[in-house]
Amino acid sequence: MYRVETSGESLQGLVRRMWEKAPAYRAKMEETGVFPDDIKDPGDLSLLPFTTKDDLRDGYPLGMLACDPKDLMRIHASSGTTGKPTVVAYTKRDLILWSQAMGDCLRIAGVGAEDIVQVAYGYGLFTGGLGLHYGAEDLEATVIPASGGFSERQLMLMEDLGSTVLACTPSYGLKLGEMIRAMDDRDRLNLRVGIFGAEPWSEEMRIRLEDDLGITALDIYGLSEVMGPGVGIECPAQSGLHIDDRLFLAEVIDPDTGRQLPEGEEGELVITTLGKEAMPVVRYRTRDITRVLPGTCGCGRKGTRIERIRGRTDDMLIIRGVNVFPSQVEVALGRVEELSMHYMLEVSERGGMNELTVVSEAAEPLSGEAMAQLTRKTSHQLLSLLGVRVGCRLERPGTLERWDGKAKRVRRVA
Ligand code: DLL
Repeated sequence: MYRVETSGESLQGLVRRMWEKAPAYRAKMEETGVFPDDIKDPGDLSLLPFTTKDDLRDGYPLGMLACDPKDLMRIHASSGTTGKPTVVAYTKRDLILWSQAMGDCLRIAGVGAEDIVQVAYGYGLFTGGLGLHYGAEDLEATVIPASGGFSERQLMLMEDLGSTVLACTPSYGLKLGEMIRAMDDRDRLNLRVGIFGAEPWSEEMRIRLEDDLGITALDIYGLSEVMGPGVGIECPAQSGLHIDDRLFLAEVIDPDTGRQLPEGEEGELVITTLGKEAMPVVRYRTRDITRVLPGTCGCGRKGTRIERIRGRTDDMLIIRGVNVFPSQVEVALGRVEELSMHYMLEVSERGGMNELTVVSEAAEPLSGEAMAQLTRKTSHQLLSLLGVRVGCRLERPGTLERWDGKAKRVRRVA
């Protein structure tokens, strides 16, 4: 297979290229009073202005290009909830680089040429399906491009074709896992690894997915603006996500002040891409909350490792002065065995303050009294984990919405 040199691009090289070829970023540099000659080594990264999602939106569709539009080979877009999506573009070299990076991620996850990879991320403008697809092809594994949804068919393919790796969102993994748990003979399946990402998930969800699917569940991270899936992945040691330092410079900053934070401190992840042609990004503010982990992973790899993403700065709820991430709710619910781990967060506003009601579901049918008892137990668990009292409502098994892609867990109610 045709391969490209993985980066080799230095920060100075990137900045010079942005200056010459990306007018939108050059304007930002000029505004900040930073010039290419000011950037002498990676330590000067913090002198450079950030790139934000708004910059990409303002330049819609392709205002942030650093190449001739004739050289583009593919366009993807990130799932904007409102208005226009954020469009991202790739040259031929970018597509190869991405496939290699994704292939390397899968190698780190212990996936190899002998594996049969069922890709149940959506194919289309979303980067999940095609990203995992070409990564698995880079490994020369066998790929089943199932895309998301059609769950009965997913299970049939899994069984008949002997899929060993399932790649999908953790929410969809939970739905498939539920169906698998209900099968009389789970041994007919050959699954051994799950590659779950595109949304935050918790250790508690990992335990559920591993039990239901009979696999090792690994976390994969990425975002369209930076490349797609393949920015970071867990190895089987399951202690943080490895980032390829040849391709991505990762920083963690204080989201309020923009100041770089030291290793170990939690803040917003900021990424600079090395070697990307069409849409390189310098100091892209991901809005994702994590920290750089100190020390070396059990697998021996020495590069940058980040903790699983706790959530997005814009998903954080403030409930009576206390910060609450949906992923913390998931942790609390995961500690109550009698729940299914499907959940919704209903947020209402009263007197200028947010009120939160957590809606979850019993795993098995229960009597009225048992439901009331389980609600009390769940409320207690939520209070002790969130540090603030929130409403709690439990539904009967199978009532809450299941997701084939990214879950939308927060609902504003009147
Ligand atoms: O979600 C790319 C992807 C596809 C990653 C498949 C992993 C697997 P976007 O649609 O642009 O791209 O959404 C990016 O999703 O900024 C995070 O907020 C969130 N996200 C992605 N991976 C994880 C993860 C894809 N492992 C946004 N944990 C990011 C938590 C994640 N959040």
